[in-house]
Amino acid sequence: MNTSAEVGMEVMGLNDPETAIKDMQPFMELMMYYECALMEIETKLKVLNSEFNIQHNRNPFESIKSRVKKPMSIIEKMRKKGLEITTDNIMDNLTDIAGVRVICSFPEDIYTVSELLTKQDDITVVNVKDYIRNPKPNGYRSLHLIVEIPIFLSNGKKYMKVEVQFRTIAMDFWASLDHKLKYKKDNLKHPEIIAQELKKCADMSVAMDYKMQEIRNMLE
Ligand code: 0O2
Repeated sequence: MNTSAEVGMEVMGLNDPETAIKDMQPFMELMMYYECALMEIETKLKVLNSEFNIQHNRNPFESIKSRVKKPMSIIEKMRKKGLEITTDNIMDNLTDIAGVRVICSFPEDIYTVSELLTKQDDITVVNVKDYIRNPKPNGYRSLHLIVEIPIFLSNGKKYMKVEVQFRTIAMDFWASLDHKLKYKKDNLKHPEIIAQELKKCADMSVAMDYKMQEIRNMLE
């Protein structure tokens, strides 16, 4: 198995271990910037959760998970795009290196939290893909935002892009099963039948999400 230093060397296209440490510095720094951007977004979300809890006596989201894309996935994606692997190219062309997934109980909360987050004046919305209002043909639903956020370093500020995915618990449950299908498809006899069954689950879970939201609203 590759050590992270070896993977980092591959990312930077380096062969010579002696110069590798020096030359890997920009890549390590870039990854650290993305980590910092994730911390900023996470803090903003946690603040909103606390405030919402005090004002409305409930949490608008259940959990958040964040990750920085693995070096090997960065390499694969850059190769797929036919781009030379440099830190500038990575920053300019990949928007999902830092990713946060926000899991809400109800669809309405997704739009409430995403709006509260994006109206903050240090956040710029770069792109929105609303797969809840426009689900993918396979049944995938989630709200995807690419936002840009400043991080404050000793020598000034840097603007970093973060992908924020909002889903309900049901959408997340469905997506994890669909993810398995994606990776096991080639070894399955009838992947299309499983895909059809999954699509049926997606339709059922939409109905359940909105029915439960309706009940929640009646209770409130
Ligand atoms: P991972 O491992 O989750 O990061 P782009 O990222 O813009 O180059 P694309 O497909 O235009 O590529 O972006 P899009 O549609 O915003 O989707 C990006 C991410 O959404 C995926 O990341 C998945 O996490 C999730 N996603 C999108 N479509 C599906 C789907 O049909 N099923 C499931 N389970 N997840 C989906 P990655 O990079 O594919 O993977």
